Amino acid sequence: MGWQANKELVETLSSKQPGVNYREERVPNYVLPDILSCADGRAVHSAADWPARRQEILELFREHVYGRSPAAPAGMRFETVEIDPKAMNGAATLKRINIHFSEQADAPVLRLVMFVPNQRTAPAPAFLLICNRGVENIDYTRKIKSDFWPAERIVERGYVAAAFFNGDIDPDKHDGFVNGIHGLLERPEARTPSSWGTLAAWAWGAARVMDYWVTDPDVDDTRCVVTGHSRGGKTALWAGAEDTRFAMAVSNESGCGGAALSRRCYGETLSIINKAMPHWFCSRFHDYNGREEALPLDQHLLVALMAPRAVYISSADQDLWADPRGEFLAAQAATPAYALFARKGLGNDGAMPDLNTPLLGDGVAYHVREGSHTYSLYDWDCHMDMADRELKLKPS
Ligand code: GTR
Repeated sequence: MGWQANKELVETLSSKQPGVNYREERVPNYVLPDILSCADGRAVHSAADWPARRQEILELFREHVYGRSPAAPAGMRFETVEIDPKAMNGAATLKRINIHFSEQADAPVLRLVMFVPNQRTAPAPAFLLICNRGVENIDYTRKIKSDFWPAERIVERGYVAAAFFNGDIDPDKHDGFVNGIHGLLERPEARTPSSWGTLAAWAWGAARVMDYWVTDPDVDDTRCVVTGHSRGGKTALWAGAEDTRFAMAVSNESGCGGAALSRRCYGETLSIINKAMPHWFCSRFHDYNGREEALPLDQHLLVALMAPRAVYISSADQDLWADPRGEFLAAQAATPAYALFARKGLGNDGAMPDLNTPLLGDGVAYHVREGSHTYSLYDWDCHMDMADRELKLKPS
């Protein structure tokens, strides 16, 4: 039968937050937009038809959800700040790279931290964390260690452990888009309902890391994973959608506006998120508050934008706010896009997997683990298991 929300937890949350739906039986009936039907009614039959449909879906997300992002600025430059070949007791080489977008003194700078495994014979595959928690979680001195970014473990498993702090690109507050990268690259008065929000700005930052990685001989740029937790997970999915150089995207408990289906209106909804975080999405997304059925898309299409590349969606059983079932259903509903490439996607029988039982499918993976809203070592290990399979580190 698979995972089901704990009844007591449903009762507790429902009484604490009476305006929020945590009951499966109150999920409205809905119909998801068809992945394989183009706007003009034509059906997508093969992998050859996919690029046009994919572009259409991408444009829908730019127009209605995350907003349109600009290209990298012409003056972008990479500065090597530090290289320490004896980091982590000799297991890794620490590289600190600053990505500059302008020569203006107060312009934002993306401070990329990388630990490259020393034990390797070829360029290494990489995991990039978009860090939405305090910078101490990505401490390059390793005096502070946190499961949110278990850099030693990532290196041990043969991956470059890389991270940047989202606030380097755009502060996580509603400032009218005058600060951060928005302030540098556009005039606030030129903004439209589809101008990029803060999540899109952070995803844009991840793409700039890819711009750097294609120049770095230590990194195998065909095997790079973008990952994030919660708001960082929403961002990682959008980064993987916008930049197909990422071979895999990971969403950890991203919930509303990430992996969870909006039409389910379970846990956090569009009205709630757009009110609390008005800067995250483009302003047109706010038009759908309480009108989810009017959206020309839903989040399964975001997962589908990864096809045929790999994607991992993970949930936590205490985190009903992020709607674990809605996240699973989006992952599963992406299957037709994978089928175009003769991939099975999640490839299950339709039921959710049991608790703590990762479903590593063909291109798409999902798990719901016990515990609360955080990025845990368990999550990281599962994500790396999938990357091992998909990025061909080990024979399957
Ligand atoms: C909450 C928000 C969620 C999630 C979370 C987080 O305030 O409602 O969508 O993103 O923050 O990032 O931890």
